[in-house]
Order: sequence, then structure tokens, then C-alpha cells
Amino acid sequence: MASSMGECPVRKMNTGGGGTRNLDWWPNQLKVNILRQHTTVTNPLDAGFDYSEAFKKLDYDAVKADLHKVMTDSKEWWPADFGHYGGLFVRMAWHSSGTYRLFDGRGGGGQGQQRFAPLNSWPDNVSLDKARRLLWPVKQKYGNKISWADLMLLTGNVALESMGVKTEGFAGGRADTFEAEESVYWGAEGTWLGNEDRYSRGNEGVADSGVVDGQQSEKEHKDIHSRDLEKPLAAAHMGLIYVNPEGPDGIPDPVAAGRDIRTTFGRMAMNDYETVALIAGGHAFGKTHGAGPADNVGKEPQDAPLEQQGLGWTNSYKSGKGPDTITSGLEVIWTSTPTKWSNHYLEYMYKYEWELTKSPAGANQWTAKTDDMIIPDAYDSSKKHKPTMLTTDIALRYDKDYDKVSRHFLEHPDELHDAFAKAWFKLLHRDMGPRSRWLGPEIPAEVHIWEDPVPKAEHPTLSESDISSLKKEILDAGVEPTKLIRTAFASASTFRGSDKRGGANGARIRLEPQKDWEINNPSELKEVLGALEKIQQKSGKVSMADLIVLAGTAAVEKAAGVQVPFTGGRTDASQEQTDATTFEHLYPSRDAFRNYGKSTERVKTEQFMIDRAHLLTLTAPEMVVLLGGMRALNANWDGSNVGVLTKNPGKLSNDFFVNLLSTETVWNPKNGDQELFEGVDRQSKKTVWQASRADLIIGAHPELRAVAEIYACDDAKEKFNKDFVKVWHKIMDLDRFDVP
Ligand code: HEB
Repeated sequence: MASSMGECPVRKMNTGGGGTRNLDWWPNQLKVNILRQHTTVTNPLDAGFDYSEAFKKLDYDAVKADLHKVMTDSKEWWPADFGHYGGLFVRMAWHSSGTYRLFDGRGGGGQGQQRFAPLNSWPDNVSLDKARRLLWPVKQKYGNKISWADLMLLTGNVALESMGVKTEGFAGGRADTFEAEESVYWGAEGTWLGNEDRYSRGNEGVADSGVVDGQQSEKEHKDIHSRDLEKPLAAAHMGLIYVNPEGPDGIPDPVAAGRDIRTTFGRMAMNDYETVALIAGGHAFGKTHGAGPADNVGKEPQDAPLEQQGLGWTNSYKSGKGPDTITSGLEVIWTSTPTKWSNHYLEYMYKYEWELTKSPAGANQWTAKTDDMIIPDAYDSSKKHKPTMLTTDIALRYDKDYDKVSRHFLEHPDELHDAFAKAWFKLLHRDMGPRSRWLGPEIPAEVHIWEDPVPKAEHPTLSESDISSLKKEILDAGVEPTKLIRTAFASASTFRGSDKRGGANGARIRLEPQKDWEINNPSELKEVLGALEKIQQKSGKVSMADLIVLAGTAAVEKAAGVQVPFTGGRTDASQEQTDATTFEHLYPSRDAFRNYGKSTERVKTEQFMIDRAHLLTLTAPEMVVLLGGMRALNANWDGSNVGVLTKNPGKLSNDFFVNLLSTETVWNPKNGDQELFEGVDRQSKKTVWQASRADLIIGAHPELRAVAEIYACDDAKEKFNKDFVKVWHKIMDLDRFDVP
């Protein structure tokens, strides 16, 4: 492990892929790479491999039986605490799903990303390399019929069941990825456990750093009570799932810890009730590991020597495992029955007073002021300990609002059990999208609001002739076709591939909050919906959700002069089926495709465009085609002509590309903010066009320009229309997991 003195830690490899790369030369260049992940060149499975089909062949009961066996089959190379791996596996599943955040739907356990960097090496994931390796024989036995993503979560679920929790059930359906996901913003810090970039300060906060030593702790202390965590982050430090267990920035202040917990758990849409249930339920099991000083622990998996074969954190303290394990550096056992469900966590929390102590590794933790030696040792049955807790645990008592919930659960242990089971199910499944994606025999009957449910189909499938007569009626209704296009796009493009929320199904564009979003142009939306409602009532056979998409489809068809595919079968959700608060996070605060929104201090318009394209699961060529087509169709959110580089707005053509790449136009910024540009004709010196950053990046970025060139060529007119129609249809159907 030790590197020889004076050797540069970065090796200057001189083979393919080595040397200084574009990103090193131009760190601010627009990164298109997140649009080309998880493609056929990274996925080793056969081209037609369909995970849901494979999963259906899985002997589900057999896997569960095998997992039950694994729980107590302690291995010499990584012995099980208390003879049961339950705690470790629950933590593995929780850390897998717990990276989810509500703001962009990214993170979460849906892709099996804990196998890859950075998550495989996050300081908060220490020892989970061992947990996954313990599962390898099971993975190997069942092969492609169960993904790592599903297996890790199912194992956590089975662990709970084996320790006496009646879970709500389990749904499979998370297909694996085979490369590190690059799209998630985990923060800007360059150090593990750093947090220098993620907080802005609240009112009484301290803005200046560089305070002198003596005052530092007092000022910092004030600071941890008032700072604001940067969006979309849901963790207090780089490399943590949520919060620092010792308290904010290591300061053992349970009230401040409560504040951090509320912020971070809130960012995955867990309220106080669910948060207390999750923590009190989770820490009913297992132990923490800090047998000795942290400097015994070697490199994380990503940087560990080859011969360790993907395992990291080699521990040179005594045996390096079992009783000598160092994971978090904390040494806490919460209850007297760490492998059995109980309410002891809360019972002890309130029964005892707590004093600040140090773990053998020197970390801040709390010990009960008592002589009660009631806690078993994980390896020595003759030894007993006093109850211990983390700062973040006792936060559930010392934070006023958590205290109320904790006391309530203390008095109602059965309710804690059910609340835990429910919150756990939500934790594991909330980024899976609609129920139609869920697989397996253990899907609970109860439908949850966070699933964004839509009703079952109430209309028979539309026939071809229904579709064509409806299209005719729509186009004859006297609404400008571009408005129909904008509405259909607005309805469908809320979809995000990250957590599979949003989309046209449900027609939630009629409901709060979407109906009032500025980008949806509420007054225009009202006009369109009003006209479509009349048609719907008259027809009696079609949902509004279908009609909104069909209207856009009819209008695109008319503009393109080619047929546009349409898949019916959507249904209309009610306001009661819609969690308006969490839907607010689907708001496209920037949408390049409709020329909506501008750069911020940190993010340029074109970077927002890539982010949005990624959520829409578009490739770079699809993104370029979509943008060019939307401009030709005159589909800006406000009807402006920015980027509408055509003399025939409303007609689908490749004009946007032809005019953007024309050597006869010179572009100049119009305002100081570099958001709006004017295109001046070289000959006449007249301003002929206006364009946004999103428009001009297509001509400026070499890779996007290369795509634009394809579409601007004389031989591409047909191809462009065909490709636009294809991406349009893709967007309309992004949420149609119900369609085979
Ligand atoms: Fe937990 C463990 C912290 C939440 C479940 N944790 C743990 C630890 C720590 C923690 C530090 C230790 C690690 C080692 O090993 O050393 N958590 C924490 C925090 C939080 C939490 C800070 C927030 C507040 N958990 C949680 C949840 C859950 C959990 C929510 C579920 C649901 N954990 C857990 C478990 C464990 C832990 C089960 C045990 C593990 C073993 O045993 O291994």
C-alpha cells in the first residue's frame, strides 16, 4: 500500500486514453458524455436481453430461501456479528436506496450503482464491499435472472424478515448497469467527507471563513444551526449517504444533528414520522464498528491493490475483522437484541440519560449513564456492555419535533413496526416508477400516493378509425396547431428517466401544480384543455391524457406531412392521486427545447439542456433533432421567435440547421448576459434571426455541430423529419411501461 517516497501518485501513462485529455485542457467545456452511458458497448448481456422476462423465470422462493441461509452462515473471512449478517445487509440496502433525491430523481438503488465508483468507495460505504461479496454465490447461482440492483435490496428485505419484521413486500425490476453512472451531482468537493462547497449560510450564519482558532468553534457551532444545504444534495458531506453520525461537522450537538437529518431526509420526501420510523427501525439492528484507530484502515476499493480483487479498506488492527472491525470508527450497539426486531432502541433512548464518550477510534458517541450492563457483545458471550447511541440517534429525542414522534412510537410499538415497514418499502421502491414496472410475487396490494398512480383503463382501445376521426376533430377545433404541440410536449416531457416519474399518462398537466406552471403557459393551456375537453365529452371513448398526446401528434403530422405513431391507453389521474408537493420538483426550471429559462451563476443554459436531455433519456443526436424540430414547429414556451430559424414557422423542416450553419450569418450577443444573440446577414447587414445559448451551442460545440451538419445537408430533409417524428413519439411514450 505504501507508495515509495517522491513518486508522483498520478502515473503518466502513455498508451491509448492516456495523456492530458480534453477535460483537463478545457474543464468548462460542455460535457455531453452523460448522454451516452449504458449503451450496448458497455452492456455484456445479449442484445435482446430483457430483464423483466429473465426475472419472470427466477425461482423467487428459492432465492429467498438461499438468502435466509446466507444470513446465519458466518464466513471465516468476514464473520457475522452476533452470528447474523442481518444488520450489515440492512445497511447495504439502505445505503443503496438512500442515495435517492427528490429534486432530480437521481441516485437510489435502481441501477446497482453501489458496485461502481464513487459509491463503492464512499467512506459511508465502508465494509459494504464485504456485504456484496458475501452475496456473490447467490448472484452466481441465479445469474441474469436477478440483477445486483434487485438482489441488494431484496437481501435487505429478507434480512429484516429474518429478524422479525413483517415487511410490506418487495418488487423487483431494477435492471443492472455496467459502468459508473456519471450523471449524478454528488457535490463539488474534492475531498472525502468535505463539505466546503455545499452550504450557504443562513441569516445568523457566519459567511467568512478564516476565523481565528479560539472563536472558530463558537462560530462554527452557530453555523451548523443555520446553514442551508445546496440543492439537489441530500447529504451533509461528500461521501456520506446522509449526515455525519457524530453530529454536524463532527460537533456532537444532537439538536443541530436533528436539523441536518430533517434537511437530508426531507430531500428524499421523508417527513418526520417516516424519518423517525426509519432510523428507530433501522437501528433496532446490528452495531457500529470502531474497534481501533482509523489509521489501520487501508485504501478504499477503487484505489486498493489489484490483488484485493475489488475489496478495499484492509484493516491491519489485530485480526482486521469480527471484533476488530473498523467501519465508521464508532463503537455502538443500540439494543439488547441486535438480531431481533424490538422497540428497545426508543425504550433505552428515553430510559437513560446520555453522556458524551469516545469510541476506541476516538469518535464522539454517547453512553447511557447507568450500571445496567444489558448489551451483548458481538463475539464474546461472556461480555456485556452499557447501551450506546450516536449523536444522530439521540437527536430523535433532543429535537423537539422528533421527540414528539419518538415518544409516540415509544408508547405505540406496533405502530412503529408498521410505520417502519411502510417507510422502508417506500425507501426501496420510490424510484421505480409506475407499478407496471414492478415484478414478482410480493407486490403489495395497497397503492401508495408516491407511486403517482393512474387509474386502470376505462375505455376500450381506440380503433384506427376512432383515432383518425378524433384527429380530424382536434384539428378542426380552431386551436392553433403549435399550441397543441406545446401542450403535448409539456405534458409528456415532465418525465424523468432517473426515478421514472412524470410523463403524459395521468394527464396531470390538468392538475395542480402543473396547470399553473409558468413554462406551461397557463392561459394557453386552459384554452387547449378546454377545446380538448369538449371533444372528449362528445366522444366519450378517450381519456384526456390520450387526447392531449393525440392533439400534439395530429399537429406534428400536419406540420411534417408524414404519419406520426400514436399509442393509446393512457388514463386520467385525479388530484387526490397526485402528490402536488413532490410533483413540484418535476418543474422544468430550464427547458432548452422550449427556450425557457437562463443560466445561473454556476450552470449555463446549455448545461441545463444536457441535464434535461439526460432526464428525458435522449442521446446527443436525439437532443439535437428534438431541439431543431421544436424550433421549426415554433414551439417556444412563450411563442417567441428566438431560435426559430425558418421562414416557415410551424412547418417541420431542417431549416433550423441549415440557417444555423449558414456561413452568411454572423452572431452577436444582444445583451451583456450572453443569453440572447442576434444573427446578422453578412450582405445586407440586417438582423435576420434571434437565438438563445441553447440554439447556438448546437453550432458551437464540435460534437453537436457534427450532428447538426448531418441534418443540415441537402440529402437529410427526409431523414430529419423521420428522426424528429421518432424522437417525438419516444417522448410521448416515455412513461408507457404498461405497453409491452
Ligand atoms: Fe444507520 C449502522 C449512521 C440511518 C440501518 N448507521 C450505522 C452505522 C452508522 C450509522 C455510523 C455504523 C456503520 C458501521 O458498521 O460502523 N444511520 C446512521 C445515520 C443515520 C442512519 C447517521 C441517519 C440519521 N441506519 C439508518 C437508517 C437505517 C439504518 C434509516 C435503516 C432503515 N445502520 C442501519 C443498520 C446498521 C447501521 C441496520 C447496522 C449495520 C451492521 O450491523 O453492520
